[in-house]
Amino acid sequence: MRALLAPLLLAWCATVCAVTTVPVASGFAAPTDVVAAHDGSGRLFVAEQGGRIWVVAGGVRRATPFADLGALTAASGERGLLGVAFHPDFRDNGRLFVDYTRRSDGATVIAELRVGSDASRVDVATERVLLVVPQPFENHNGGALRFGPDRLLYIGMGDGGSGGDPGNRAQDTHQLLGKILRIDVDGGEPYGIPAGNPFADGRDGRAEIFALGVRNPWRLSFDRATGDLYIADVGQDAWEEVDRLPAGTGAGANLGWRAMEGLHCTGLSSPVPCNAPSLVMPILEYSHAEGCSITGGFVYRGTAVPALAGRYVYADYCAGFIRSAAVVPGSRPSVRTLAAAGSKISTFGEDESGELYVADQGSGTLSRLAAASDDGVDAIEYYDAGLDHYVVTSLAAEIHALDGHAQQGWQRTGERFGAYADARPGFDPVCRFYIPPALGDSHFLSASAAECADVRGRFPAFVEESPTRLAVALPDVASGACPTGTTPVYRIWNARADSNHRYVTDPALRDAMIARGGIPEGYGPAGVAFCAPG
Ligand SMILES: [Ca+2]
Repeated sequence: MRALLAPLLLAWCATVCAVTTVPVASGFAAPTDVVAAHDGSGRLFVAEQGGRIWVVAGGVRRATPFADLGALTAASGERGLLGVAFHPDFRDNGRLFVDYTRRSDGATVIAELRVGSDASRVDVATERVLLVVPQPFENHNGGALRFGPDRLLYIGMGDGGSGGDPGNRAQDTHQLLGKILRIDVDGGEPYGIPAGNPFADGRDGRAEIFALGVRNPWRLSFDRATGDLYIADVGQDAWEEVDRLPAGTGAGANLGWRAMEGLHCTGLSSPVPCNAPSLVMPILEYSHAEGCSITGGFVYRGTAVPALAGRYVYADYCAGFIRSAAVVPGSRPSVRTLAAAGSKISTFGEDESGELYVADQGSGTLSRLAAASDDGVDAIEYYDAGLDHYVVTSLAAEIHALDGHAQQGWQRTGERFGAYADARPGFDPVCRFYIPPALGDSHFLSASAAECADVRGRFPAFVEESPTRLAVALPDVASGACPTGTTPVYRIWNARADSNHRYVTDPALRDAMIARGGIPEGYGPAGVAFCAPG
């Protein structure tokens, strides 16, 4: 049976994973960062390892660089201009921040630059150095710079290099290497220490430290809907990992290196032992059988690629794959390899509207992630304990809002089913009704045109939300069987005054709900409501 199922699952992935890339601009020499200024200009800024920052506007790369730090920067191997971050109020104050390797001694410099009267370029003479971190070896310089939703600047610092963190620096709270740092660029001279930093008073560690135990965090990002911090930490010989620190948490978090690489013990000595309960474990990892160096990306919060809604997108520099992962606490992460790939993907960027870009060091190209015409989507189930209600949605904007807790306290349940984003041969469009609170405050999905017409006729108070951009297959009317390659989805009504429906693929969950008084609503002997691709 397993042998029969495998090709079907692959067939679904070939459709749901068919995200593609569209080249935007080319000719970049070793791009290291792609950032937006969030000033309403729509510009993207592409940093190069050698020290230049280019502007891409309206899909066109400007002829002259926005900034050129080449005279300041050592650029070889893992050294160079590695990170750029615009102040949250850049439009008003013209301030931006850079992370680069200093030409004179290889130290990491965090510096501020300012745009003058000419908004199209930055004079490097405006440089104000905030922080200098000496580097004992040339590799593992980290380099990610991002402002959090708390308007504080987060800095990814590598462990200082060599191999195996010979100085045990990542676990040494009195060193800045092997840490995620957090400073307040508006609160002091040259910067302030946020009161919430774990060693803010400097007694038990350096005040700039936010989290510790990282090896070479190559890109960190904040989920713009939830505020969660994602850190991709490049592994040594065996495991690449992604860590997540939920919004408002993470101060003092110990991410484990060098006691651990991913979920595995390194055998190296450490003040904190492997698998200590105090360590924060990665949310996902992959082995060097699959790649060799993770390039961290973003949780996708755009609308152009519905198949990626709410999924963390990342890549491997060596293998060239681009993957996405949905991580629900208590569930195994759902990881998909996208059809889009590159040669040496060095960084991702997010524009002002949440669309994602990927920079390929092999081709020097900046590309945008885009939906392929045959993309599938996930219909994702959420539950609100306060309302005791379930809702399922495949719409990117709704997924972002529910993930961001914009309304009530919705949480993902881990239940999902596949669907197509648009009508296609062999699949039927889904109608979705919203049942007003007085009548139950629920959503009702049907792929049956006859049932949709019946609901419209009998329940004029139901609000029809369309177009849903969702298509699934109908089971055979007589047998209730689903077409080959699709998964039965059961619709269960809770049979209560506060009417609610759930759409589940797990027969055991269906049976448990029926045992609690739920009413199955479907076709044929098995009560299948519709059939999801995959
Ligand atoms: Ca770790």
